[in-house]
Amino acid sequence: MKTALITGITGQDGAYLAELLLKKGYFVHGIKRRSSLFNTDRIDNLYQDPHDANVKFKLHYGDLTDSTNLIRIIQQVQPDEIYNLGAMSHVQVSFETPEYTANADGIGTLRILEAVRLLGLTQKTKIYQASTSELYGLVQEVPQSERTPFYPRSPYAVAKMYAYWITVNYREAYNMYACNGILFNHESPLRGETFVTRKITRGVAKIALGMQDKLYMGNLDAQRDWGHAKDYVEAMYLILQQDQPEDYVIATGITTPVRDFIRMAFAEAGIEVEFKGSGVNEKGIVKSVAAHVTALKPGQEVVAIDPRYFRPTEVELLIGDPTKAQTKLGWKPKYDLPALVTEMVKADLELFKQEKMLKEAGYKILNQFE
Ligand code: NDP
Ligand code: GDR
Repeated sequence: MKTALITGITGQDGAYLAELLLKKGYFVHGIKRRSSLFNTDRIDNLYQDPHDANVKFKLHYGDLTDSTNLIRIIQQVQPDEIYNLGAMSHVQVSFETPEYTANADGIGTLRILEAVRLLGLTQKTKIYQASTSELYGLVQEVPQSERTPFYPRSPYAVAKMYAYWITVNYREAYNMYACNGILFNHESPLRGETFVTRKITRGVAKIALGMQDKLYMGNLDAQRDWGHAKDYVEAMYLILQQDQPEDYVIATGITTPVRDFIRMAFAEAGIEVEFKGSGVNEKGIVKSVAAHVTALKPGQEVVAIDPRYFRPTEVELLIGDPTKAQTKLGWKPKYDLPALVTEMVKADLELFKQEKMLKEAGYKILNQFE
């Protein structure tokens, strides 16, 4: 039985990857942070009673900013594969917490690599590093491939650039099986609530149910190559199953403006929206509604711009070239963007229908800041 260790197991990708590896017969260990509230919602379905003799899923408390803790866990677990998914992953928040982001996302990767080296596991343990299309930043060329130069545009991307190169360096210096997956944006119903797709699908669901009036957004012109997280964790697994350790771009090859994602998400809920104005004055107005949407009327403004969501430096256009992954890994996504939008909007409509029922029955729902 193979053993995997996943950092960031409580995140979107960690949850899908853990499920995938358990299905493949792995023993899965995960590192979770101590938190004052439960933070295992996304993996509660995978929980196994530690008293069970056949347990194959185990969580360890830890943090990427704590070397001794990482060394101890890796020594205990002796993993065949480490998937380093843990990170402060929000680009805009990285402008507020740049030093912490560098520590967790940049030096955290070094800590993992160095722990494997110190423990004499360089020939046993394969390492996957969660690199990102944010490395491309300011557009140099499109589509972006493994050969496109980097120009990071946020503290997050700069930290991830260090992580990218230290992974390459340990591979070359110590002959380790360490690889970067340069993943373009990938989403799902498990996506964090403040990333743009999930913010939109949650907002659309609440607006359609009459629980919220409007969605306040930032830069609607940004274009992203969006895929489904389920497809992307398959690629992570494949990257560690090759004869040679290499870096791969994982993307769909199709890019879409944020504005169009908003239109698609509203349409999924039966609401046709058109955009008027430009820049900070741009608004999304309801053009028509399907018969089942009782909460809205044509002419109603459902999208407005709030400049606080603009970033000091923006990544305007991402479009990936997944040719290498297709040819060498045989990787092909199963989801396209319409299927992703449908799944996300349906899931959020369901979630907020339940929340609405609870509210109407007199239960208190906690506020959520976005
Ligand atoms: P999430 O934000 O959903 O999950 C991040 C995970 O990292 C969470 O489990 C979080 O724990 C954990 N974490 C945060 N800080 C630390 C720390 N200091 N020590 C240990 N764990 C920590 O991200 P995703 O699942 O979307 O992304 C997974 C990885 O892939 C990240 O590294 C991200 O930067 C990268 N990436 C993501 C892409 C995407 O589109 N989703 C694209 C390209 C790269 P907690 O739950 O306690 O907060
Ligand atoms: P990104 O994802 O920065 O690409 O990083 P995010 O969904 O946050 O933003 C995508 C684009 O949408 C624009 N935008 C808004 N973004 C947010 N969050 N909220 C808004 O209100 C809003 N309005 C417009 C942004 O300006 C941006 O251009 C994600 C993360 O998962 C990273 O960890 C990962 O490395 C990259 O994807 C690939």
